[in-house]
Order: sequence, then structure tokens, then C-alpha cells
Amino acid sequence: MNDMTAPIAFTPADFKSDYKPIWCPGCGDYTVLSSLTKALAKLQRAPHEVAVVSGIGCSSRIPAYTTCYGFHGVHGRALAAGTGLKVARPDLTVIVAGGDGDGYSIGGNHFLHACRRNVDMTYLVMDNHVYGMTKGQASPTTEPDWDNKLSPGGTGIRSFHPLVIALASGANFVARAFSGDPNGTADTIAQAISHPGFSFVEILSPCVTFRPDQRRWKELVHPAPVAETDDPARAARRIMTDDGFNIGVLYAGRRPGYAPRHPASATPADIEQEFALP
Ligand SMILES: Cc1ncc(C[n+]2csc(CCOP(=O)(O)OP(=O)(O)O)c2C)c(N)n1
Ligand code: SF4
Repeated sequence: MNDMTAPIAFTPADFKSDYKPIWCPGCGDYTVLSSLTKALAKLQRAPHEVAVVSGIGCSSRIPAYTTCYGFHGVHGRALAAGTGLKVARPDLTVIVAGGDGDGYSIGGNHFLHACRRNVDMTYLVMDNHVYGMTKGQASPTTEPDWDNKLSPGGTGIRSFHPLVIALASGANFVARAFSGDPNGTADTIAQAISHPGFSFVEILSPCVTFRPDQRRWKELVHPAPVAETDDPARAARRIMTDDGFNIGVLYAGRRPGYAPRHPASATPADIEQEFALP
């Protein structure tokens, strides 16, 4: 006989929606989706206690593939929407997700300020060093010498360094993961969600269509040879000098997160009042 008093145990399948992803076969984002659902099952959050917020891009389709609350917004504005949601509904676990173009290019300014504000939420960037959805333009993390027909000979522009920028801007948790390691990525995502404040996880997630060279990433990634630290100067030195393929939690800080002044029961009108000019 079923025990009607036993708590419901969620499995990864409970977080997967009935929509079939339309990513290209072999895209790294498939395993990021399974890592996210595994992480949520590990934490035993109910789907209705979680919101997944995104902008625009192949990777930004992820909210629709979960059973959590979802918000698929406009390009580069996912962090702004996620911040507003978390401040208005602190009871929700807010996960913002998207690509390197969405988060570091058009959304770059929001990235800096989300790290600085340190609102308690998790930001997952599926970084494939390219704009996948719009057919292969260079992104901020593209290597300067990546030769392709849209930027012959490469852009010649130094790559953006998201981890050190997150750290310098005030993110309270900084990690790198690889989509080809779904269990490790699930553990890192679970740790990021559980860590207070703004947690940033850069997930190397190959775009097999426009960057087939990234199939080689599975040979290049390796566990970070150093343990996580809560010392930002130490973490910065390590991150600045690593090869870009160290996988693991690189920084777990102790900076208190932003605490909204209003109670969880506040209405949007109460919150608006907080910002009213005298
Ligand atoms: C305001 C605005 N500018 C440009 C676009 C076109 N656009 C859509 S997705 C995208 C880039 C997506 O790249 P990324 O965020 O890296 O995601 P990926 O597709 O690689 O997962 C761009 C430039 C848009 N939708 N809206
Ligand atoms: S274009 Fe690239 S990022 Fe987009 S679904 Fe295909 S493989 Fe993935």
C-alpha cells in the first residue's frame, strides 16, 4: 500500500517538460539540460518552487524544456528579469540561463551589475564561443584567431574573460563546468544554487554546427588542480593564469547577499513604494 504521508521524491524526469528540444544533434546544451534537472532533483526543490529565466539564443530555449516556471525574455536582459523576480519573490529559486552572446555581449552590462548586486540566484552560461542561433558570428569569448567566413583571419580582438570579470565584479561563487561531464556539472549547479548570493557557472557547451573544432574540448578539459578558495585575490590569480579548461569550483565567497528590505509578503505596489522619490 502507498504511504500517503511520505514526502514526494522528485526525480530528474519530473523537471523535464514534454517539449522536445530542437537543438542540433550533438549540441552541448542537451547535457546541460540533463545536468540542471539532475541538480534540481538532488536538491529536492519542487518544480513550482523554481523559475528558469533566459534571454535569446539556442541555449536560451532551456526554460521551455523544464517543468519549472519559465520566462523566455528578450536578448541580453535575462539577468534584469531574474533579479526583479528574485527580489519580488525571494521564496523562489531563480536560475538565469543563456549563451555567451546573450550574457557577455548585449547583456554584458547586466552581467557586471548582477555580480555587484549579489542577489541570491544562479547564472548558468552555456559558452560555445559563438552566436549559434544567428549562424556563427564571433562572440566576446571567441578566440581572436578563429578563422571563418564571417570574420576571415579572425577578429584579432582579445577574448572576454568571464570568470575573472565575475570575480572582480563581486560574484559570490565562480565555477567552470563542461557539458561533456553531466554528473560533475549537475554537482556544480547544485552547489551554485545552494550557495548564498550570486553564483556564476560558466559551462563550456560545444556548438557542433558552427564550431565543430570544439569536439576537441573533451580532450582539453581537466579537473582544476587546486581546491576552491574564499580568497578573491588567490582565486583571481588562479583564474587569470589558467588555460581556460580547468573544471571545478574556483571561488566560493562569504560576501553577504543583497537582502530586500520588504517582507516576502510585499505586493508589487509595496516594492514600488520603496523606490518612490520623496
Ligand atoms: C536586440 C536583439 N539583437 C540581436 C538579436 C539576434 N540574436 C538572437 S540570438 C543572438 C546571439 C545568440 O548567441 P548566444 O547567446 O551565444 O547563444 P547560442 O545561440 O550560441 O546558444 C543574436 C545576436 C536579437 N534577437 N535581439
Ligand atoms: S547552432 Fe550550435 S548552439 Fe545552436 S543548437 Fe545547433 S549546435 Fe547548439
